[in-house]
Amino acid sequence: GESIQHSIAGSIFVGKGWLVLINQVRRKNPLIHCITNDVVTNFTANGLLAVGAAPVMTANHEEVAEVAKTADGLLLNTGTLTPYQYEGMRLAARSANENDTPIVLDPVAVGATTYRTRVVRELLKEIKVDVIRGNGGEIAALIGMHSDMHGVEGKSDQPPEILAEKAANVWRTMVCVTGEVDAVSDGENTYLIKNGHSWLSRVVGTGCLLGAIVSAYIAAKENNADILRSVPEALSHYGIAAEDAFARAKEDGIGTFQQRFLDALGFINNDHTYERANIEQV
Ligand code: ATP
Ligand code: TZP
Ligand code: MG
Ligand code: MG
Repeated sequence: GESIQHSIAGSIFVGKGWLVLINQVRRKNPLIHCITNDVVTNFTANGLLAVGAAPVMTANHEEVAEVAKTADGLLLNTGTLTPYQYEGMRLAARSANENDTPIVLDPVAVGATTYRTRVVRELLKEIKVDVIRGNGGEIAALIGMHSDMHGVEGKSDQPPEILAEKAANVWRTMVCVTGEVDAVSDGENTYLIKNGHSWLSRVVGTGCLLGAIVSAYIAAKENNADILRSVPEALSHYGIAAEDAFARAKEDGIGTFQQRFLDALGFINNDHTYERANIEQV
């Protein structure tokens, strides 16, 4: 588009007109229905509040369809998946699909157990998800490639942009692979995001919260064409918040980092991130 500048290397970097979605998130205060794991619920709810979204957590079969219908986004996270919760996800997702509520799926620990790998594939066949967000191991496992899972942590020997593009084509949805470098692809357009800090992987739930925040950014977009930009913008902002948090917490440690990170998510705005966003089209 007209807002994109070309670099000498041939890659395309973001230009003016990007990184404004945080303002829309704060203006819209999108309601994000999260069916997520027991480890990260509180952190996820606080992180959503920090960026200006509104969290609601429930997997209750009696009410999930109603909540997913009125929500602006639905997050499905399989971190501590039970058969009851899985059924709740199906009911919520069906309602979300019927009511045009966008869905983000975080397939936590897919590839680590047979049950999770099976049910997540079943879910993806039954419902339409807008974005899948996972680490390299999880996304590799989702497309039947070799993955190296260590509980909920996962690696792949493939670069993230290859995994994201392949998975986007296999599952016909946007895919976001995170790690030291993040990649986002819709199968045709692929972006690399190089913001963030390694301490993010030393605090539990930072992947899970990212999925929720991606959902908030998608919900804040003004039209469908923006969705391909919403995800790199969310990732870049998230990474810049981590860089800020590290600068303030490095003398103290990861407990302080976790708090500073929540603080930084609340402070980010498009003015101070514009110069530092490292998003590149490949
Ligand atoms: P895992 O359980 O394997 O740690 P995850 O689901 O927690 O995976 P991550 O891949 O850790 O998800 O991604 C969470 C956030 O941390 C993303 O914003 C990602 O960019 C960032 N991140 C992870 N590792 C690094 C790193 N080494 N350097 C910079 N940012 C990182
Ligand atoms: N066990 C089940 S879910 C979970 C753990 C440790 C949290 C995973 O969080 P993240 O964001 O993938 O690091
Ligand atoms: Mg992690
Ligand atoms: Mg994870």
